[in-house]
Amino acid sequence: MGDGPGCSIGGGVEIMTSDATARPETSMIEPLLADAGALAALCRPFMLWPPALEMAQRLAAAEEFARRREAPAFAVAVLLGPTGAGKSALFNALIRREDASPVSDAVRCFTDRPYVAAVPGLEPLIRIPPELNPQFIAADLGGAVLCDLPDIDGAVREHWETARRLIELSDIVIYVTSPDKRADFRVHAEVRRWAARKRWLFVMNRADQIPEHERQEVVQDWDRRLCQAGFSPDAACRFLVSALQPHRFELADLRRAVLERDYGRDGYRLRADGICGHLQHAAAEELLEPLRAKAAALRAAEERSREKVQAAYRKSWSRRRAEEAFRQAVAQQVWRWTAERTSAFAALTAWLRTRWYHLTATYRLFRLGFYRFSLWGAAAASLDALRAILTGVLPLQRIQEALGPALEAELDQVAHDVRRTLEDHGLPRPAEPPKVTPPRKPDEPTDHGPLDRGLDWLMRRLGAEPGDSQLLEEIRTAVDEAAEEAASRVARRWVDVVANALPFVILADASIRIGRAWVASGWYAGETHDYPPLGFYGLAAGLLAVSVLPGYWLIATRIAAQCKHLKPAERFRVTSPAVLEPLAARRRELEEVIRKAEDLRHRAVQARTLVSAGLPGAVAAGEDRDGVASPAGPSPAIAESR
Ligand SMILES: Nc1nc2c(ncn2[C@@H]2O[C@H](COP(=O)(O)OP(=O)(O)OP(=O)(O)O)[C@@H](O)[C@H]2O)c(=O)[nH]1
Ligand SMILES: [Mg+2]
Repeated sequence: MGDGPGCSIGGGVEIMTSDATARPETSMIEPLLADAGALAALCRPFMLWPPALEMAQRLAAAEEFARRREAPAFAVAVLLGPTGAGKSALFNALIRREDASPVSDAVRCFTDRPYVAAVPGLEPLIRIPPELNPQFIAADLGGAVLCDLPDIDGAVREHWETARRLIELSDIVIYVTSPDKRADFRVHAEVRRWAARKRWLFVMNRADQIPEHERQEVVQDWDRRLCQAGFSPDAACRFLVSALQPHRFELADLRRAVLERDYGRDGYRLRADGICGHLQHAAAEELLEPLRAKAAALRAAEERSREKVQAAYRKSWSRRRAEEAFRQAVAQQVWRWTAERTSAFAALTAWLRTRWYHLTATYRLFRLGFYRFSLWGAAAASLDALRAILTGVLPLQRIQEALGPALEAELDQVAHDVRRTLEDHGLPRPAEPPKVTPPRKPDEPTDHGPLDRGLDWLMRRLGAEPGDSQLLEEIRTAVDEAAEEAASRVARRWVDVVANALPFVILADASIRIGRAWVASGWYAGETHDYPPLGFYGLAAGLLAVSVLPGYWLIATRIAAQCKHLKPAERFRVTSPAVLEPLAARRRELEEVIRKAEDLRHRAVQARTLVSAGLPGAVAAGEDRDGVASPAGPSPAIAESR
């Protein structure tokens, strides 16, 4: 029997437990189950949608089914079919026990409880709910458990429920029908319902009642029905039998296929196959399709709201104040870029222009430190330092403020629309991220008084906690893009040359004169020292300072010209506005659900192909349920009736 350590039950069924985790199918299934758990958690916000709820329930059922994989290596096969097809008669014939499950010709929906044939020790392990009132029949079937079920198409609904609960527990479903019931709609609906999750054997009973010349046609017609349910029936999984004449037709083949097997060897693979089937079923196309439609609807709603946001911004950006603030911010940024893209004096003047407050603050602090301390000086230095710190933040804040309260009102309206869309779709709003407050030291007082509160307020006001950080980021991007473009036009090669020409000439002239005067003074030969007067140096420095002004003016005029016609309304694109975030977050989560479900199904199908080689029965082929595949060739028993 099993190839691992185990213990024996009743009539010799070996239980395998300890090596379960070492099996290759286990290592294949574990990650799938972990992903299924993650997918179920992702479904949570969408529980008001029937397809998502159904998916979560199916995933839970898969997990429940998987819990049984550690159970002993036995396989449960059930007989599913319409009333009167001869399930009970077939059950008796398969286990070779007359009247094990009573048969009736006069009463329909006759079987009203499960009849379970198995080795005696397996009873408690099969875990059939006692309220279903199962009747156990001791039969030497090795690791196989065979169940005769009540019908699933009769007038007694309790029979359907009992049958379903047993089918849920099963690994293999033997679909039993008879010639006159082969196209029964209800039975086919039930078969489709379980198609993906189980391994299937198809049995046409009462073969003795089909005239020999019609057998082939009857079976072909049945094959067509099975193809519509997603199967590709062939001689390995389809059997033509007669329960009343067990020695004719293919009853022996059926018994070999399902009962005379070594489930100690195949049990784990069979269970892994079932788990994959459950996962396939949980991520079925019939559930994903409506979810995709929902995702498309959310995307469309998001797009409509984005348009509204875009229009609101366009309107606000067209306001004079906003345009001015934008241009100023761009100009400031262009100066910075220009300092990097020009050289020597041109770069120096541009750099001084952008670092003005840094310099003045440094100068004032220097004075405070080395000369006389004054309150006024300290205040001025602090103000300059603050301005220097906030350079780059303030202009953006100013833009945000300039966009105005009208924008805020329109964005509020969009936020309201977003909330309504979420409500209409039965979606909860995403939880606000919790505000993280840094832990205080125990001895630290909670409030330092009005001065600290004032400073707090000032920092919040001046940008330490900007209102909509996402919007500020968008504004920053727009400013940076515009500045980059403008800077590349401003800092041309020739501008650099022209701006540097005059200062270089002055510098060269002054250097030559100073050099000459120093040489003439013969300082290195110990002669009389006759250096140029101090006034000369001052004049040279003054001239140099003045000579940079034309270059500065040239750059300043070019920057002003570039910024003058900037139209922020045209260039500003809101990519992910914060007001849309609740909707966008749900849409992303839903897309993640769909993507993960598709991936899970794909991997479950692959794993199933690997584990199912050599297992009894057939599985439903993928999603193409309604595609009518070509029927398999006729059963050997049709040609050769025994
Ligand atoms: N001729 C013929 N009759 C059969 C065959 N199998 C079953 N029968 C008869 O069909 C009738 C119904 O058989 P059951 O086994 O009770 O049918 P069932 O599918 O269990 O029906 P329910 O218990 O009502 O769901 C009985 O009279 C059987 O004798 C068969 O292979 N050939
Ligand atoms: Mg019956």
